[in-house]
Amino acid sequence: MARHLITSALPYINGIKHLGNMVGSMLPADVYARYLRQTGHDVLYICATDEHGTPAELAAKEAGLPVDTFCSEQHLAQKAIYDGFALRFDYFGRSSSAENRDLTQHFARRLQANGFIEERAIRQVYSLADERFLPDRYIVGTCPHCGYDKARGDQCENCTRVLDPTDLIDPRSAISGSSALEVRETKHLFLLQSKLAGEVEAWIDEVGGEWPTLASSIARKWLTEGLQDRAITRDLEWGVPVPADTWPELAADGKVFYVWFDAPIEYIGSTKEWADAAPDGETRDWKSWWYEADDVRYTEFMAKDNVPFHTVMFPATQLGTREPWKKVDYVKAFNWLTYYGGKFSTSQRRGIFTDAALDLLPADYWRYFLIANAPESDDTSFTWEVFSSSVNKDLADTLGNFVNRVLSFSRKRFGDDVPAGSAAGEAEAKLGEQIAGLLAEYEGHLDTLQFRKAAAALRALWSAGNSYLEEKAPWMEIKTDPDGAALTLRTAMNLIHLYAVVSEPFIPSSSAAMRSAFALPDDNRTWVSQDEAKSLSFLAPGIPFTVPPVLFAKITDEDLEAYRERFGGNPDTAE
Ligand code: B3M
Ligand code: ZN
Repeated sequence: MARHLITSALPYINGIKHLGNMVGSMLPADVYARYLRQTGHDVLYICATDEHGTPAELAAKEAGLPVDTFCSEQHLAQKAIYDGFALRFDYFGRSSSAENRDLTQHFARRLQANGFIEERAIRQVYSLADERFLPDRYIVGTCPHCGYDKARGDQCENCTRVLDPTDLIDPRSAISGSSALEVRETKHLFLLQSKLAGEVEAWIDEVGGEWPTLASSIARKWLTEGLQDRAITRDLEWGVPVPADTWPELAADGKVFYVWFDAPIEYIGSTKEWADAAPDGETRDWKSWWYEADDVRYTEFMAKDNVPFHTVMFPATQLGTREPWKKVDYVKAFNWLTYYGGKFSTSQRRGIFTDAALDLLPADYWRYFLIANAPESDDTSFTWEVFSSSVNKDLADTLGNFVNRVLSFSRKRFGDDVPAGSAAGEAEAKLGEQIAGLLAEYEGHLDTLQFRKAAAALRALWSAGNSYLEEKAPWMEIKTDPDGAALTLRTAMNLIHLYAVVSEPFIPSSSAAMRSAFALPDDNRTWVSQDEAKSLSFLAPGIPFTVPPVLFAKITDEDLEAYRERFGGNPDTAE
């Protein structure tokens, strides 16, 4: 059986992320990783903070901190939030690690040895006011392709095209706003992507057919437009230094690698950090996941603007080493989550940030809602109205209420143990068939990484329990056929246990609460087989249970009003 390597795009260190970042990378990756672990696969889920480059330097400057201090603090702050969202990384590293530095320098040396790096004198924008070169995000201006007026020097957020600072129209410094700029000559390393284009294309022909259209179309578009050679070094203080053994002059000049050169390498770097952090007595083999790793299936998660780097630039880097590095097998790309149709924005603090979200409501509410509404085939708009109705309907009414109703009623009438009652009859057989079918559907969607559809199947599983309960109506049944009512409740309790197990990838802490309602001595079931789903008899009569506190509180109209107020989400006033 294949081992599964999973990575999600590395969140930039420059500030707390918003819900849009999370739904397009870490959250679905976590759901998928949890599902695979639960179904018995060997999984390694790796992420890290992306700490280099102009965003980090600019944010540190704004915070008035040395950039390394800023990064250490922000790494911990982001990590704490991801823990709060129950993201279970196998390792959450830092691209500023020694491991990544060594690997990045290794990659560069190999590329050089194979003739894929060239030193070129280039013309770079220099700011007279700031007395420095202005790479990437240090410069803003109008995109020459789409006319967006806040395009950054490295990429236009609006049309996702990759840019060079000198492409911008009406450029100005992002530090001082000054447009007193001049172009000066300086030496940089270039990755000769044009030489690797054919190989990258052949590789995409081989593996890209299986990718979602969003990912493959962006990759193809890049290739048809022609792969340009790209500068992979920068004049910055903070970054992986160019190694002096290979480029003494550039090293002496203080050049560092471009953040998009070292960031994807950090997927490997973070795996090495994971290995280096192994507790005594445990060995972790980072290399077997990445080098000659033919038995590994590698899945990447990211938002659409990151696709070109992952499907073209990083594979080109890997191919150019002429070493057998593991390349991505499946690219799961996402569109944008918008806030009332507008862009979530870190810089403008528009929308809901992950720290504020956790302050407001437990992680499971967000996890469920975000995955159920993941922007898979299109951009999706977050509104408080849709959010609260989905929480109230799906989580509180359909799932939470079912659990509470069944357990409270059974305790009242039959005491603290799972009741016995009659043997399963026709209704139970029909229910079992239905549950098994829905479970298969759910698994199918998770296997193919279709998160919205998976959420719909999960919801259907929850609803099936409600329909069964309505149909059997044990609160009536008990008057004429107490054994029948006991059977109904025992069957419903089996559903609760099944829900606990299979809902775990979406709502891990509520699942744990459901599961711990039953005092099963060694409940080590990790998933539910088709046969178990059909027979719904996992919980034997006599097992003690407790009634957990209400699983999901409803969002009231007053709450809704308060959220709109606080986050500015009133559709009438939203721009
Ligand atoms: N940090 C961009 C982003 O957060 C970047 C991803 C790096 S993945 C190697 O959108
Ligand atoms: Zn543009």
